Amino acid sequence: MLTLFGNLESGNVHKVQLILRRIGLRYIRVEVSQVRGEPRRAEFLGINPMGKIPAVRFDDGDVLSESGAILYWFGRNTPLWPGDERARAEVLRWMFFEQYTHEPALAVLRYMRRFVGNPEVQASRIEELESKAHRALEAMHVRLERNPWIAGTTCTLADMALYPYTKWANEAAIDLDPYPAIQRWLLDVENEPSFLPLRADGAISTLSFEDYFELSRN
Ligand SMILES: N[C@@H](CCC(=O)N[C@@H](CS)C(=O)NCC(=O)O)C(=O)O
Repeated sequence: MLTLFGNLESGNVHKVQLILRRIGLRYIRVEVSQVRGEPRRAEFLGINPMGKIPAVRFDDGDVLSESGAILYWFGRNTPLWPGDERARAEVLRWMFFEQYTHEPALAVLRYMRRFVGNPEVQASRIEELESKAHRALEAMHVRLERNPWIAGTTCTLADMALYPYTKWANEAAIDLDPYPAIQRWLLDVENEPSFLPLRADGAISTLSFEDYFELSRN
């Protein structure tokens, strides 16, 4: 059975859960916690030498990481990956935007605010991230004022890529009130078939890091 490595506090992991749920593929999940430093532990580096979650392991031992690549792999035969080449380029455009512009601002800001003790000592870094987050949200807002979905007329993999850390803007202390088009779009994504809310576990069973890697708890 397919194995997903990652934890429920990760938006990147949530993207994978969204697509697996959408296509109805059953999987087990291994808890790999960023806060506990588990993505960098030797046992996990044996699975994904990049030291990042999410990663998925197929029955034959093949491993795929990077949320965008995983979205593509499982979504490529669905309407979430359009047939037209220009439409595909548009999906990729917003997926690259998510990885290079959106996630590095919103996800990092959320991580600092939620998981790093006394983040105010990094006030200048926080200010810079806030400004970048608002610029990314403004670009999405303008786009979504004119289009129902981020890549155009239909829901695509790009919407799944952008959903988690946009929805978690509140946990980054970013107010979405100035972006009504984004709020409308969040509801539209939530109304898609087989939608899975943030922090829900879509796996049929979940193993701890220790149990999966058969480590002693002592
Ligand atoms: N580009 C990667 C980013 C993955 C990523 O940054 N994952 C974080 C958790 S959300 C992680 O594993 N961090 C571990 C670390 O940096 O030590 C993707 O989209 O999958």
